[in-house]
Amino acid sequence: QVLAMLGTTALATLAPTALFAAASIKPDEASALLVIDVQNCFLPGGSLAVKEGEQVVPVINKISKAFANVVLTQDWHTPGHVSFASVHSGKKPFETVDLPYGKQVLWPDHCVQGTEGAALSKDLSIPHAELIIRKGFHKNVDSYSAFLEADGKTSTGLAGYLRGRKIKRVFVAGLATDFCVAWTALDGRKAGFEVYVVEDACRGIDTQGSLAKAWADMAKAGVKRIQSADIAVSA
Ligand code: VGL
Ligand code: ZN
Repeated sequence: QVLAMLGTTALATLAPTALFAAASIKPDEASALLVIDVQNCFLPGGSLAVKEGEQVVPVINKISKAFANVVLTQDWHTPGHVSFASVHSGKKPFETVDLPYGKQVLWPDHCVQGTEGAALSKDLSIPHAELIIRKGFHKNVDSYSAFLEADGKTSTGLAGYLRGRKIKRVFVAGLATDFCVAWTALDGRKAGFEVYVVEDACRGIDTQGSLAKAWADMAKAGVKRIQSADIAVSA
């Protein structure tokens, strides 16, 4: 309470290193960075462009150097995928529809398998990335999460891969904070991993309160919200 009464300047003068400890997290061999959906469709000019989406790229490139293990994901839909508004007559993007597995937000056509829109950003520079997980490739089921499809039971195999590599901690970055990043983080917790979301290495879509809800859900699930500056990257 005493500290809260002091201004930021006073705090900085008092104990800069203790109170504003930057770069305090050192990813180890049991840590993996999950880079979610940094694909052309979600970047400027893309069919489902996320506001400021391009700004995550340099941040992700930088923090990736701190990780021995990096996994990339690609949203990888069939043509005419069930998550596309264009296949539901009378429906527009960002409206919802009830599917057998629950409520589905409908999107503009995006990330169709093999298209330029589905390609990873050419500005992403992580040559040591060891695995690319593709998801959402079943025509009638969406998959925001890199772990589990939206039916809540079909595995992508990622948890098994990570366990097989003895990884205990995952750091999540990419697009979009409130959909694929959040669902991945939540399922990562359910699968028993320690989960960090690197906030400034993500950007959100924010439709119908989705961004605030995602952060609330993640906090409740024990996901740790950190900034890229918290991660120690040696020069
Ligand atoms: C995503 C909406 C639809 C995402 C993917 O990557 O967050 N969002 N498909
Ligand atoms: Zn999608």
